[in-house]
Amino acid sequence: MTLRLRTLLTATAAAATLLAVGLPAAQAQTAKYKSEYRMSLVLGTAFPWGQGGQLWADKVRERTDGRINIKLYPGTSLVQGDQTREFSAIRQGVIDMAVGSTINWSPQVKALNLFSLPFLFPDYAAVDAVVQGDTGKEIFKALDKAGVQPLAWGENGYREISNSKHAIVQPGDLKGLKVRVVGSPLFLDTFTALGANPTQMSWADAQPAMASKAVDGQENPLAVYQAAKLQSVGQNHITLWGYMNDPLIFVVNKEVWASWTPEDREIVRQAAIDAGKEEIAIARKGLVEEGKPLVKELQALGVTVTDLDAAQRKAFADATKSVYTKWKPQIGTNLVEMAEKAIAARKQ
Ligand code: X2X
Repeated sequence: MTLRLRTLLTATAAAATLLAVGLPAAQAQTAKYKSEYRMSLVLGTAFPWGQGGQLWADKVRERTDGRINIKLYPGTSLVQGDQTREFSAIRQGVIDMAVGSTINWSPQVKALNLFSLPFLFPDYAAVDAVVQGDTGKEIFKALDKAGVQPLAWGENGYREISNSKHAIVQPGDLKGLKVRVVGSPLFLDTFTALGANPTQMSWADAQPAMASKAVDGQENPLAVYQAAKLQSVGQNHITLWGYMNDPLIFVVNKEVWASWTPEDREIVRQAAIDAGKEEIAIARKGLVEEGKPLVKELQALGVTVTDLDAAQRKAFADATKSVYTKWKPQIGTNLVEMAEKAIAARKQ
């Protein structure tokens, strides 16, 4: 190689280096960014859940000046509505990000069954003490280990039972009722312990099953009942038993997460935290105000709402104690005790 050529090559390489260094980091990285990221959700924007996803997507788009564009895929459509397969699809990259329920992911992440332990959470302060405290951090570690990047908490809500037959006041009232539950083994145990006849099916299949009376009942938060208009499929009796609270978790696929600049990761994380806070307020609307206005709205539709007192609620807790005891070691005795302690120490 002639000296001239070598000098020229060196100069060219130096110029190229300069160019790369001189480029704003974000611009240099966007080459690796996808034009669109796919967010999976079970429930769409008619529900608090979907609104939480929309809030997250909007904040990310604004705060990254459009570098990260997210499209919502409600109805778990990226896994053909099979919500218990959602977690594996996020891990594998079929789904880029999600706002998902602990119930749907509990078959893959044992720790998430914590929230399905019957009658663990006496009130919202108990939920907050667990998810926003050290227990929540432990659960995020479990999610990280299971292969996704967890970012923030949201809430589907306290799951209340409804049915088309009669008011449920005591455990015996559930006897023989065919109740649709999500595909999680703990739910089968709980409803079997109560003498009901639980049937697993996806949310997509649940609504036609209620309409055709293939099932008698279901359990979901009142905000879901209202937005899905379950009174119109014959679910005329609701019992407020607050047997479990179903948090939502904002997560991102790990490869996608690693492909973003540290600045953009921080933006996405903060946007998830902000959206999660707003979503939790939306999910609790009408239930935390004096007189529970949402309950009044449902009653005005002709729905019977039975609000259990402490003694009546205890009868259901007693009837499902064996499920709690059986699942505690499966979930992890340490984790469950951490949650129990946080609940006992909560500020009310
Ligand atoms: O399927 C349900 O009941 C729902 C919508 O609440 C969940 O995805 C857990």
